Amino acid sequence: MEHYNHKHIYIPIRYRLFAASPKQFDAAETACQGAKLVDCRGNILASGHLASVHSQEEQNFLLEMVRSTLHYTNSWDPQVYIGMKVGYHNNQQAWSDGSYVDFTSWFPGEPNNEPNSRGAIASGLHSDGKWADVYSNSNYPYICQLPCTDYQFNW
Ligand SMILES: [Ca+2]
Repeated sequence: MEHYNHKHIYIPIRYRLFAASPKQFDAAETACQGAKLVDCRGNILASGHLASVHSQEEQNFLLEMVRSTLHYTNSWDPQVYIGMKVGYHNNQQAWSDGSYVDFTSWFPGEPNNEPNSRGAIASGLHSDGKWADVYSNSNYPYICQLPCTDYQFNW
């Protein structure tokens, strides 16, 4: 289980790579949201999203997960969606889970596909595992961050 603290909000995260059926960005985000954390009455406490990345350690972890699972090339592929949404201009960047953009790992010259491109970990050797933006209707594997929970008892 991966943890990090962000803006004083404790956010537990775990990741899963989905590679069997590559999807367009929006469909991938919807699929990730299908993972729900519910309480014992069925109330939804949190849902999954495409992964947001907030540190070099998380970036390293995700890249290793991709490279240990998928064949990677000498160029850019495989490119794997994370939750990075580029707006009308390349410098307008947001995460699909609504968290702050406090870390990026773009390959030099990226993003360059405005407007409304989407970020992917370009896991090949040429791009060194850094991020490239791609057109959102491209079908790629994707990484979800799934809601998880942890009971901490003090009795
Ligand atoms: Ca690009």
